[in-house]
Parts: sequence; C-alpha cells; structure tokens
Amino acid sequence: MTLTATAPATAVDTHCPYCALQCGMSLTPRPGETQVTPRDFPANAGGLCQKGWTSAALLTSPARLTTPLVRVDGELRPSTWDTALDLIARKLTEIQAAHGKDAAAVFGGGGLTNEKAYLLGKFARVALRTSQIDYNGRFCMSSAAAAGNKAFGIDRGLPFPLTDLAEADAVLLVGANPAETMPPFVQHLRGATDAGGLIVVDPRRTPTAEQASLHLAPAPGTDLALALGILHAVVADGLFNWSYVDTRTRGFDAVWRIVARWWPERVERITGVAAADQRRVAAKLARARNAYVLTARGTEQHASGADTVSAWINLALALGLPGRKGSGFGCLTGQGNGQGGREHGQKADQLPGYRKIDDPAAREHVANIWGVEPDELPGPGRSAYELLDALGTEDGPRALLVFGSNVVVSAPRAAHVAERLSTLDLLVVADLVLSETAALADVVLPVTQWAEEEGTMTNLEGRILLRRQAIRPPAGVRTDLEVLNGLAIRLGQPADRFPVDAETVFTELRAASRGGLADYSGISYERLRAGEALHWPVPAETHPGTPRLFLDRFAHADGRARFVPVDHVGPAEPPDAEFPLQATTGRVLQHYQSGAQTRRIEELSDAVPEAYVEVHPDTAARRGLADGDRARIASRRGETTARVRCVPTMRPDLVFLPFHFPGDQRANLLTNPALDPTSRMPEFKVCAVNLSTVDGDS
Ligand SMILES: Nc1nc2c(c(=O)[nH]1)N[C@H]1C(S)=C(S)[C@@H](COP(=O)(O)OP(=O)(O)OC[C@H]3O[C@@H](n4cnc5c(=O)[nH]c(N)nc54)[C@H](O)[C@@H]3O)O[C@H]1N2
Ligand SMILES: Nc1nc2c(c(=O)[nH]1)N[C@H]1C(S)=C(S)[C@@H](COP(=O)(O)OP(=O)(O)OC[C@H]3O[C@@H](n4cnc5c(=O)[nH]c(N)nc54)[C@H](O)[C@@H]3O)O[C@H]1N2
Ligand code: SF4
Ligand SMILES: [Mo]
Repeated sequence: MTLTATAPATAVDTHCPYCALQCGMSLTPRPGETQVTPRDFPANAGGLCQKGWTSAALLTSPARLTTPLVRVDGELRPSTWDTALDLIARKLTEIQAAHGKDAAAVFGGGGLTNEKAYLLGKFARVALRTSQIDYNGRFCMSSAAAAGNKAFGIDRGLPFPLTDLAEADAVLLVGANPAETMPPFVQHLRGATDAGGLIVVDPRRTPTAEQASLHLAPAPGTDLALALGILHAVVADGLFNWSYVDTRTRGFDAVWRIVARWWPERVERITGVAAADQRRVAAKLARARNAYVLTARGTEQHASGADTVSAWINLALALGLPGRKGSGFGCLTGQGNGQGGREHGQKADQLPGYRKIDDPAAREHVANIWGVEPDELPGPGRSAYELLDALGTEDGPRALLVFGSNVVVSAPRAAHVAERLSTLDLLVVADLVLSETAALADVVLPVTQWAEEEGTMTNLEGRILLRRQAIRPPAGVRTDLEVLNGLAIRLGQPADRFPVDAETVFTELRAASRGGLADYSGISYERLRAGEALHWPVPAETHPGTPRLFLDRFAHADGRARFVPVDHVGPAEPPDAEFPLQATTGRVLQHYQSGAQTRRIEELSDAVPEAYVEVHPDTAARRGLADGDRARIASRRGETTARVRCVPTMRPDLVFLPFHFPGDQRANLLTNPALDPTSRMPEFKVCAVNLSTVDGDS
C-alpha cells in the first residue's frame, strides 16, 4: 500500500521536519511518493537544503514502524496497541508502587511540537507524578538559554526576525556552521558578506568560514578567552559605547575587573588567534552601521558554555548592539522546535510559559489549569545527562519513556548511557523508525510523523508556525498525543485531561502560558491558519506579536541588561601524553542529529555513508594514516572508528568527527560528560584523544 494513494492530491503548505529554520514547503501527495516544493517563507525565501528536499522519502520508507513491538524472550516482536499500552501501564504502576514516583522517568525532545512537549510535561507531573523529566534540548540550547536569561531576563534565541540580518554590514558568527547546518539561512548574511563584514570563529575552516572576510580559528574550548580579548580591545581602542552602557545596562565594572587582565597578546597565547585579528574584529563590529553577534553550538557545548555565551553577550553589550533595531545579539536554535520545546514544561526545572517549577505562583497557576493541587506537582528533577547516568542506580529511575530522542547515539559517553539503559526494568521508546535506542527498548510504539499530523512549532526567531497535516498516516501508527492519552487513561487519569486533538491541547497551552515569559495566550490556530506571523509574547488575541524584543527595555524588572562577570577556564580535559590531540564533534549537511531519520534516506546515506574523521595531513602521516584509511580514535571513555579525511586547513592538534553514525562509529563513545555548572550542558565540543591505525596503538 502506498500511504498517499488515498489522500487528496492538493498541495498543503507546511514546514520541514528537521531544523529550527523550519523552511516553508508545500507537500503534494502523489501515488507512491509525496512531492516537496519550497515555499517563499521569510526564513528560507524559497530555499531548501538537501535534507528538506528529500524529507518526504521517510514517509513511505520500508524502515517505517507500523506496529507496536514488545520484547518477548529477548526479542522485539509485533504486538497490538492494547497489549503494549496495558503492559507499560501495569509495569509503571508496579515500579512506582515498589520504588516511589520518581522511579519512572521521561525523556523528551526539541523536535516535538509545542502540543507534544506541553502534554509530555503534564503527563510526567500529573499522570506519573514524577519529577524525573528532561529532554535533549539540554544537549543543545541550554547554555545559550542560561546566559540569555541572566543577561536579558528572557531566553528567545533570536530576539529579532531573521530578515533583519539583511541590514547588517558586520556579523560575528561564533561556533556556527550554517552553510551546512542551515543552508538557506546563509542568504540572510549577504549584506555582511558583501560589505566584507562576515567574521567566523571556528577552529575548522568550514564552508561557512570560507565565505568570511575574516576567519579566526581558536583552539577548541578557548572561546571565552577570545571574547575577553576582543572586549579588551573594544575598550582599549576607544570603541566602547559609553552612553548605551550607561543607560541600558548594569554591571560593567565587575566585568572590566576581569577583562582588564586579558589583553589581546595574552589571549593570543591561549587561543592562537593573533592579537591584531582580535583588534580587527573589535573595529569591524564597532565601526559597522549595523552589527550582530550570533552564537551556536561550537561555542556553547562546553563545560563552561554558559559563561562563554555570557562573554559574547558582554561584548555585544559593550558595543551597544542588543535592543537596537538592525543590530543585536542572538543564539541560533538548532532543533525544529528547539525554541518552543524549551518553553512548555518538558525541562526538569520548568512549567509551561517558561515558568520555574520552584516558583509558588507558577505552580499555583499551572496546577489550576491542570485541575490538581499545587502540592501535588513534583519539584525540579535531574538534568538530561544526570538522569541518564542515574538510570538503574539505587536511587535512580527504573523505568524510562523516550519521546523524540536517540540517546544511545547522541548522548555523551554513549557506551555508559547504553549500559545504564540496559539496567532498567522498563524502557519504552515512541519513534517513527527503529532507532538505536528503540532497538534496546522493552516496548516500541510507532508514531506518526510531521506530514501526517497537525501541530505548532516555534522556529529560531520565536515565530509560531502551524504545521498542517498533508497526508494520512499509515494504518497502525498513532500520534504521540494519542499515546499519552492511552497511557494516562490506563494510569487512572480522566481522558479529557490528555486530549488527542492538537488544537484542543494548544488551547490549554495558551491558558497555561498566560502571564508567563513565553506567553502564547493570544495565539490561536485560526490566526495561524490566516497566515499571521506571530512571534511570542502574544498576550492577547488582538496583540500583533513581538518580532523584536528589547527595543525599549530588557526583561529584567529595571529594564536593563546585565553584564555577567566571567573568566576563562579552558577545556575540562586538556590533552596529555596519552591523549595528545583534541577532538571536536558536529554536523555534516546530509545528516540530521543521531541520523535515525536521514541514514534511512537513500540519497543522503549514499552521499555520506559512514563516519569520517577530519585530520591535518601531517597529523595523519605521523600516525601512518593516509586519506581514506580507517582510523581508530580513543579517549578516556572509549574508542571509535572512522574513515580518514585529510584536510590541509585543519589545526594539526585537532580532529573533527560528525556524530550522526551508530554502533562503533559513534563520536559519542569518546565525548566527555563534564557538565556546565549552570546549564548542565555536556562538553561535546572538546575532549582529549589519540589517533591510530585500526590495529596499531599509536
Ligand atoms: N545538517 C544538519 N543541520 C542541522 C543539524 C544536523 O544534525 N545536521 N542539527 C540542528 C541542530 S539540533 C543544531 S543544535 C544546529 C547546530 O548548528 P551548528 O552549531 O552550526 O553545528 P555544529 O556542527 O554542531 O557546530 C558548529 C561548529 O562549531 C565548531 N566548533 C567546535 N569546537 C568549537 C569551539 O571550541 N569554538 C568555536 N567557536 N567553534 C567550535 C565546529 O568546528 C563546527 O563547525 O544544527 C541544526 N541543523
Ligand atoms: N558529540 C555530539 N553529540 C551531540 C551533539 C554534538 O554536537 N556533538 N549535539 C547535541 C544536540 S545539539 C542535539 S539537539 C542532540 C540531538 O540528538 P537526538 O536527541 O538523538 O536527536 P534526533 O536524532 O533528532 O532524535 C530524534 C528521534 O526521535 C524520532 N522522532 C522524530 N520526530 C518525532 C516525533 O514527533 N515523535 C517521536 N516520538 N519521535 C520522533 C526520530 O526518528 C529520532 O529517532 O544531539 C546532541 N549530541
Ligand atoms: S535548512 Fe533546516 S528547515 Fe530548511 S530544509 Fe534544511 S533541514 Fe529543513
Ligand atoms: Mo541541537
């Protein structure tokens, strides 16, 4: 059966299933395939990347799950929904009766729609009454969010529409490779590129860095020092915006006490970035008519990631950029709903509307909407890695429900995480395909995917979008909302507390978010269907939305932004004699995240079929490795194998691995789970390794 044969053959306007750009596309169902056509939506302006073009292939893929699977005698076997859901509910009840409510845990994802993220948080707190819920956004935007909250009093990745970037003649892109991670985004940088003002900070010479007029390649994990050096140059070279700092900020003095010690020549010794280049960056940004500082995971995914983002924000504040139309500071959110996913309560410390779970007023507001007593709501739980690390331990969870993440591939120290999962009494995974995590589960639940269901997403600019249903789901699969409903009922909840209709869930979400920082109360499906561009907060149905935050004031009570004093510490694991190189990890254009989806699309897996490691040719040669050889890369956590790609522009002390591949090709077999003290972000972007031929030792 083809999925689309029975659906109407009219084009439906929707958005891409993958990243936070949420490119606009139309889907036209046709027998046997669904046709993707790009649309003129502001974020992509008619562009799509190769992942977007090929996204419909997974709708009809034979890799698609269409029946629940239950493990019997060690093997996953086809089952029925009733059997699967009954089994999960019975086991959860037994486990919680024996070990307490927190013995059941939930792991969510930033790809889930707002409705799913909201209902998942409610399910954990109300149906399971567990505090143990967190999600993969902890591995993604948490450092950016922590720093944004401190400085601005609110966390919206981009507090301005993307199209504003066109007005900039200088953009500093830090740890971002949008030419591969968001290709249609690059067109928004054209103004800066044409003006010779695109500056890229990345230890690798990426396709993005190739387009820059200035590429700084610091040693990985030294960005914080670099930001201090550039800020020093701003002050020393008379480029500091005194009037802005006086009227719109607080706290510069404490920052200067640290920055004063980080003159560019000293910073050069740590980062390898020439002092003259640090001064050039300061001058380019200060002299630009309009300038932006934008960060992404390269600078954020460190054990000092939150402080590093604070350092870049301090630089932007000293130049007077945030809250000025045509200029600003922003963090590039990654996952499709990475922004909305962190606002509606699937995070360990959070309730809907970006409320804090330990705030009594927030608890009361949300408990009211949910029809429970505030005291019944659990408190904050463990962060993502800490949760995975605690699984099956004496006081850790004994059951885990995963929705929208493939942690066996994407979590740091992945072998340890897989070992923790194996100690559980119950692992449940809801997914479209048999991901590496689903393959370890006791019960696998097949769910619908983007084009087969309705829901809202909030893109990287805080704009709420309606993803429309374009085709009918295959027989046998259910939506995540239906799964939560089915489980909640079996756990003794009234059915109407867990609606299966996305619009009904959204109506409740609006009420729950009312008065919160991320206020969606004025947004309706009707307004979204009418094509309105609504950026949150939207506090009333008559409110036009807030494309630009901070033009008049920041979100702190006094309206001023905060400088946050931070100092350089460096990577948690410096190289040594045993592990003399540093490894960093990231992305390639053709694959998305753990690769669960894109590795199952032929065109993409043919283009990049296996893991590779980028190495400087001399570094490779010294170890007896040539381009195309298979190499062994080892760290204190484990070892992985990858095909050598000799890249003459690489730093000789660095190797790079994409993290999209499974099994013994997982980059995360190496990574260091050292956590940022504030954001609890793991240090994905730097660890000490050695490199050798597959059977040699060095
Ligand atoms: N093709 C593709 N696109 C994606 C995704 C995907 O998986 N594949 N995922 C989406 C998601 S969820 C996210 S979060 C975004 C991520 O988007 P990006 O942040 O652009 O992607 P990354 O490749 O993780 O990291 C960016 C760069 O950081 C550099 N880097 C490493 N260490 C350091 C360092 O210490 N300092 C600095 N300054 N840079 C460093 C790396 O060399 C890399 O080129 O992409 C989104 N888009
Ligand atoms: N070494 C290293 N590791 C990293 C990173 C890095 O840069 N380096 N980046 C980190 C970052 S930024 C991120 S965001 C994470 C992402 O890593 P993951 O959390 O593993 O992300 P995905 O691979 O997108 O996993 C989503 C899973 O959910 C399924 N899925 C998709 N949509 C739905 C849905 O609507 N419902 C349900 N139930 N399932 C769905 C997909 O098929 C897939 O199996 O990886 C992190 N890990
Ligand atoms: S850039 Fe992101 S949203 Fe756009 S087509 Fe590619 S993966 Fe999809
Ligand atoms: Mo991400």
